[in-house]
Order: sequence, then C-alpha cells, then structure tokens
Amino acid sequence: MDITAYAQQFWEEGYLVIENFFEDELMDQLNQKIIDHFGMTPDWDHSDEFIEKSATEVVPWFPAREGVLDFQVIENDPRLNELTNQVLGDKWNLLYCMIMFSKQGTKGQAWHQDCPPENSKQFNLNRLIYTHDITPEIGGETLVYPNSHKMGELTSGKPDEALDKQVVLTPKKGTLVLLHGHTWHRVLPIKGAYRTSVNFRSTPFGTPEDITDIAVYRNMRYKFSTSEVIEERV
Ligand SMILES: O=C(O)CCC(=O)C(=O)O
Repeated sequence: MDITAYAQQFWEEGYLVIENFFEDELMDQLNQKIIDHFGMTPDWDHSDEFIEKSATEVVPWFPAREGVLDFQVIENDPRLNELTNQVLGDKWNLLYCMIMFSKQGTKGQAWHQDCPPENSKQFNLNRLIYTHDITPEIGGETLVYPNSHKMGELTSGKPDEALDKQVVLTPKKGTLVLLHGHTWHRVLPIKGAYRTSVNFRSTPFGTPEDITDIAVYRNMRYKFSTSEVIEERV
C-alpha cells in the first residue's frame, strides 16, 4: 500500500476509496452487531423538523458512548492509523465512532458538508467502513463532488437534486472511504432491507471538538446540539 500516494490522492480529490481494506469475516461480525443493535425498524433519533427539511433519514449510534467496544479493532488498525497520519499529520484526534443506519424505503442523506467550510484548516475527516455491499439494487450509494473540499460552501438549492459533476460510489464490504468533511456528499435512497456505514471521524490537531455540531445543507445550516435551523439558505 503506497500510503503517500493515497494521501496525495485524498488531498487532490477530497475523498479516497480503497477496496478490500478489511476482511469479510470481521465485516460480517460487525455487521451482525449493528443489526443486533438497530433491528430493522429503529426509531428516529433526529427531530421531525430536521428529517423533513434536510431530506435525511438516518439513525446514528455511538457505540463507545455505551461501552460497546467491538468496533475498536478498526480504530486500532495500524494501516488505518498510518494512513490517517499521512493525511492529517502525526497529531490528530479521534472525534467519535458513529454508525449510521437507514431503513428500507428511506431517503438516505441529502447533499451536505459535515461542518462549515469557512476555515479550511478546521474540518472532520470521515473514515468510513462498509460492513456490507452497497449496490445499485440495494441503493444507498454515496455521492461525492470531487474537489469540493476546496470550493467553499455547498451551493444552495434543492436538497437532493443531481449535481453535474457528482461521482457515484458503490463501496463493497470491507471498503474504506476517506471523505473530507468539507467535500459535498450525499447518500441515495435505500431500496434494500437496510443500509449502514461505520464512521471513525477524526480531526486535525487543534480542531474544536464540536466541529461537526453545525452541518451545511443546500437549504439550511443546522445545529445538532440545539436541534435548530440556524440559517435558512435560498
Ligand atoms: O455513509 C456514508 O456513505 C456517508 C456518511 C455521511 O454522509 C456522513 O458521515 O456525513
């Protein structure tokens, strides 16, 4: 694995895909833990206003906050840590491990940036691991807009419309995707039984811990800690 080349590619494009990063057996075990936790029809966690306005239908879970440590094996993976060192520099912080679950027939996630893009040095790095195949039949493909980590604020408009330069990712079981928090991204609607991803969000040294509290959508900025639309965008 040429880590330097991977890091360079990440910084050029704002995202990076590495297939077969984790073994199937580990992915199957973790996928089962996720299903054991959520079942197939978990209750919503976000407010109705957020779900409606953001066109985003996911249920988050932070396993470590509940003492569930099964996912730490990924966090401790030396190759993942070496790659993160190359991308963020030696001093970076793990923000949290967040698992996202979407039920069958739900919308996925509209275009967003995980945090405001005004300060290019302050951002979160999504380190996404897929414990099952994402396919066109299952839906839930991840869309990214290459280079948009250098383009400032996500354009305003309809939250989930197709954008001309979007790239469709269909990560398979065991794929690692690194995604800059300022890169414009979204998740397509879910047609299969469910869709999940595991995200070890991290930040460069010196980034505030609440960096992902405010997310940018095409129609608003939303503050999660107070469940508030803090800016309408038109
Ligand atoms: O699950 C994915 O593929 C994307 C996750 C995402 O949109 C996010 O963490 O903001």
